[in-house]
Amino acid sequence: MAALTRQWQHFGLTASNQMTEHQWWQAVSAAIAEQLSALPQPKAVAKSELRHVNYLSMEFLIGRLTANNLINLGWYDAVEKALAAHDVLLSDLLEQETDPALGNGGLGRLAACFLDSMATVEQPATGYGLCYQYGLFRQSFSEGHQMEAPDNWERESYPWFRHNSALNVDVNFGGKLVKQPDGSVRWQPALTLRGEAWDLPILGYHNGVSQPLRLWQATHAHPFDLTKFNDGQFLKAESDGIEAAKLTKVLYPNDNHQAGKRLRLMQQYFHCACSVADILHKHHLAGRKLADLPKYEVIQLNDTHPTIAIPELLRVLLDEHQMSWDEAWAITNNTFAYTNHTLMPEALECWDERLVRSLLPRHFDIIKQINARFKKQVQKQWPNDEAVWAKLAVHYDKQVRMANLCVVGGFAVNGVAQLHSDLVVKDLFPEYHQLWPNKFHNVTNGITPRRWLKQCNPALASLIDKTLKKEWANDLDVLKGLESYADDAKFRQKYQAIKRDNKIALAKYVKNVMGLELNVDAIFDVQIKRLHEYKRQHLNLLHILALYHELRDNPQADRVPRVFLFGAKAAPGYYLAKNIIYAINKVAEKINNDPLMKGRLQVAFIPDYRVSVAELMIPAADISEQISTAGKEASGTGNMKLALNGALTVGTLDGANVEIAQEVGEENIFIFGQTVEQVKATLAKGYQPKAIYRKDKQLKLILDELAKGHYSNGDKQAFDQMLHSLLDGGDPYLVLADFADYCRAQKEVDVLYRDQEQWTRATILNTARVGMFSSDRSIRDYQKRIWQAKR
Ligand code: DL6
Repeated sequence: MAALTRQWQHFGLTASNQMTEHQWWQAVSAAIAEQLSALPQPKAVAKSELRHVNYLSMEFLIGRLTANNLINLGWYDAVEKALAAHDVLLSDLLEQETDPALGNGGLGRLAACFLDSMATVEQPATGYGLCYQYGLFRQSFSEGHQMEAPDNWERESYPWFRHNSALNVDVNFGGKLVKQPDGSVRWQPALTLRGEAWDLPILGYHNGVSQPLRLWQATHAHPFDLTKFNDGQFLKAESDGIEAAKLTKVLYPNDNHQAGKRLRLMQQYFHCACSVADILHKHHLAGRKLADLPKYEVIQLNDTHPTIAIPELLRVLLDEHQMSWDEAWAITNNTFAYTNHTLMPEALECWDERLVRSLLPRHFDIIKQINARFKKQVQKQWPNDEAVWAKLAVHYDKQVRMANLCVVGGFAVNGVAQLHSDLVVKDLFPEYHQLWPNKFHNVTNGITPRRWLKQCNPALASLIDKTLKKEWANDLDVLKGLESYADDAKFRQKYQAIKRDNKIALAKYVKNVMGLELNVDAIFDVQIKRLHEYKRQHLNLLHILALYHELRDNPQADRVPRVFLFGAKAAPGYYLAKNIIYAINKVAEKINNDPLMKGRLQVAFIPDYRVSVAELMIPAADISEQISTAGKEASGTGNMKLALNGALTVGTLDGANVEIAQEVGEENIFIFGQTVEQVKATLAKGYQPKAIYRKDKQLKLILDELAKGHYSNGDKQAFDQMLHSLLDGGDPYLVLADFADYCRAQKEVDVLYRDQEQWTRATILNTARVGMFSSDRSIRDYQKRIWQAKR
């Protein structure tokens, strides 16, 4: 309470009842944050024998922290009660927090789940990222088109931050290399920026552990030039500081795609230089020898975005600690591990050598040395085989290839689901696997049960508590105990009632933000993920149109009412993805306004999909759409969240869907579509989407109507990009090839849904059987296979 009093005094108020709801949220969060420093650290973490994990990621999609922290501390109920005494509702106050949207999608959210799990399983860890002033853009729709606005999440007043100026790091850019008399080179940089460390606390579940997520913010070493100011150049006096601040101004909004921009490489290096300096600083403070770095520290690279950390560590060891190449290389090679999150060629980062050389001349020099030394190794294994070298080189054809640098520069590489890890070895890195078979691993992704069940679905969490009378939130396999309740009619009824309440809550939100009244007795069919061609939201759209046709032509058709719900942002420069959003919105407009469809079919594209919206949509879903082209989705994590909350998956055998199907049983999931092998064979044969279009009358009608302006007030060009991609563009993601089987699977959904007892049984079995998708399990797999493995 004293801490809370300090907060309203800080706002210049004299009593708590003068605070606005927003100030209440800030005051409560800041008061709790203040208590954290007093928490005793458990011995297990403080004196751990485990290597410390430094998780480097350009994205941490943490979502709102206040509720999460209260739950993990076990303080939620007490704080709720204390606030009630002031007539303040904790749930209302939690709505005041703007989502810190410091990530694009799956990769950033995974990083957040992993931090939560590392604190929970007491794996000593620090998360390292950037403190963006603007997170992922805010999305709205204007006449069906996506509009983007900046996401100012007010980091300056975010109550969970702690700043420590003793951790400042200086980072150099540009300039040139100067030859020294002894033949070595010295980097003479052109620009120095300062990194400030802003820490967020990551709390373990009920174990008193708090570990930092350290986010670097750029400023200038001298943000204000007094000489210029005194000379009367008032605006120029501040210009260096303003230039520096640009660096961490905004998150690049690309998911599974590299833009190749200079500022992005600067962000990447700034992130890596600050983090590497911090890791070495802590190592030094602990009185440890540099040569022992890999004994105590691991640097886990979340995709290739932080790859430049590899030459950065080498640079520091070589230039600042005068180590020999072999010594520095051994340390570096045994410290770094790399997670691959995509096979999409457009996301595999390559940087133009001119850009790397001009921004980071010393790093470019080091990369060339790595390349030259590695070439000798490749030559031994594949003498005079230029084709192999062309694939394996780190620097080739004036490009620096970050994924290759990661594989060569680190001791471990992993994919994020079994199928994906197999493809990493088979299709992406077969020769590397031949060279170093033991480097390659699988660690299937996971999700934190604290946020993705306990926090987002409190009614289901409480039913599970009462039923199992056992802690499950840090031991998700305990949910297996629910299997026997699937046959208990009373339990099924309770489970069903919770789902219905969650649908009502989501319907209320939709009414609020979109003015649309949803039919809560319909199947809630949900597709939430970034908008990407390979994720095939347009396949979903084609099925919606097939249903619409069926119901329009035969209003008596025996179909279960459905509400199709979408949540997705498209990268602002990804015009095809934006065209798909537009098409879904225009079709939604037509269907929702068709009186014949009333109570039978609805479509809602919920704007500004983000973590807090996911927390509403996931508990309300009956169907989880996981319909990517097989081989394209590395894992997916939304599939795990939805299954845990009792949605049945309609999915392809892609990413982690394969493992979900194995866990829940084939009778409790709807699998359709071509397998990876079939996709490859179809493409190899010379795929002809137009042949399918001509043959399938229904499909032809649907596509023709879209092209004739049926859904776009006569505008025949409205969906050109989408239609071109599906027909003349060759349908690269096999939407038409999978359409018929997708419709078949959707019919099976109807059949099962009509038998409510069997349906509910299947949904309970989904909740009961997905324990292995806890991110606690993923972290233990990382420990066993990579971080703590004997080498
Ligand atoms: O591993 C997390 C997440 C996977 O679940 C998704 O399947 C995958 O698409 C995503 N990958 C990326 C890659 N972006 N880049 N670079 O976001 O990772």
